[in-house]
Amino acid sequence: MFVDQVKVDVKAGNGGNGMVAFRREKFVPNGGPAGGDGGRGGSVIVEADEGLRTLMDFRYTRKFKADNGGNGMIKQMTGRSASNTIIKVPLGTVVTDFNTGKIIGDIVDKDQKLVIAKGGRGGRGNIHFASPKNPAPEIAENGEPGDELTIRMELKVLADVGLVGFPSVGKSTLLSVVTSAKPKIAAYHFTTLVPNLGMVRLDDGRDFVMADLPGLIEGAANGVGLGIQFLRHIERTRVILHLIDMSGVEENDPFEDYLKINHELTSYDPELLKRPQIVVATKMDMPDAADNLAKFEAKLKTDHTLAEVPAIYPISSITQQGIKALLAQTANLLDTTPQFPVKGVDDVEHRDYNSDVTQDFTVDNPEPGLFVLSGEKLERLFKMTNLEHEESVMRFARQLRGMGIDDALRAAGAKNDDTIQILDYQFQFMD
Ligand SMILES: Nc1nc2c(ncn2[C@@H]2O[C@H](COP(=O)(O)OP(=O)(O)OP(=O)(O)O)[C@@H](O)[C@H]2O)c(=O)[nH]1
Ligand SMILES: [Mg+2]
Repeated sequence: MFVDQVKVDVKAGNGGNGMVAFRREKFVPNGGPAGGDGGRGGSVIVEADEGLRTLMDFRYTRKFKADNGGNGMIKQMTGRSASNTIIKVPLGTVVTDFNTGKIIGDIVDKDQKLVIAKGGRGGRGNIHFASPKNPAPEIAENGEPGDELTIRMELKVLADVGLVGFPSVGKSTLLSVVTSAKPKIAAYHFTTLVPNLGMVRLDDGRDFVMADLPGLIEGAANGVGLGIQFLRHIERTRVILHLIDMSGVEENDPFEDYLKINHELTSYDPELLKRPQIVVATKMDMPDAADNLAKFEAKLKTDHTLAEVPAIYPISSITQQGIKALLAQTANLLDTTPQFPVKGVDDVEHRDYNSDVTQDFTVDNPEPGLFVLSGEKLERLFKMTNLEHEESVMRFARQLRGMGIDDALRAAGAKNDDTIQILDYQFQFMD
């Protein structure tokens, strides 16, 4: 099975907790604060790996987690930072946030790295909270939670040229004679199940990447045969070589075949037909090929649905007839055709998920005397609060007041001693 689309859960490490501790030295009865900071949590990073061709490795591994940072320690010692978790993917992988559908990034360069989930920063130890008014604070932060999200990864082969056509028209054979790639070739349909890439080098120094794609059939755009999953790869190619079998062995009308394939391309994405396309007549070494080609050409000329009659390049991969001319014309077209960018990518290589955190919070009043607070920023602050120390809890209360939550609670009808709940934690409202 060829896996080119996967859904994966990622969780970055939480920052380590800051510590509340005090110096214990001889002759210093109540030493100053000495609780160290927590270490940073590991991030989850997607990285290009030129050796990979598919997303097959993700068939079984669907969860990637980075470690949490170490907790702060006594004597001002900082907790250890966790290492990042690296997810290796093939070039051409597009990473999307599964829930929002927003594209996080597109892996197109061989050294590219993409931070998918950022590790939380370490919480500060009590050494940071000392002040003249409070020289021995029992305040420390817990580590910041690491980002957690579900991503969709989709492989869109990066090739300059895509070979398109019905099964068995000779796509893999052509790739095998013009590049050093060794795709499987056989007389039955759907021999090719995974796109194969090869590098074509011309004598004049020009080169380009050619992709041999699995055969298309009628209805492919709606999922018939190997279906839509392969049309997706054509999206990135700049020039399409449309191969048509002229041998007559399959007993299809080459002209009908030609129209059917173009129909599948437009049904998938009308943009695809705007791509320069070269019509390649294959297997010209076969006895009936010349006749079939003549008939094909005649029909092509009288078809008025075509904006312009495309040029036809007859070839035989076996005798090498016409191959040189085809490759030269392909290179010429590439020279004048721009890259097609992936739709909808905004530049998010170093996306800061924290900046997406909304300031908003909501107050619910599910039953008399109970008020439930929710909201991303609020919950983050809560998770970073060390509940074991009264002073830390008081600091959290001040932060809530700063966000306007006290006023909002009052407005919602909260009175002294009512219960306030954040996540699974409850406390009394003190007005
Ligand atoms: N006579 C002749 N046979 C060819 C030529 N090119 C390919 N063939 C034969 O056609 C058959 C199919 O070739 P493939 O290259 O596997 O076809 P494909 O288009 O990649 O097929 P799928 O992967 O199934 O879509 C094989 O038996 C090849 O040997 C050619 O130029 N001349
Ligand atoms: Mg093939």
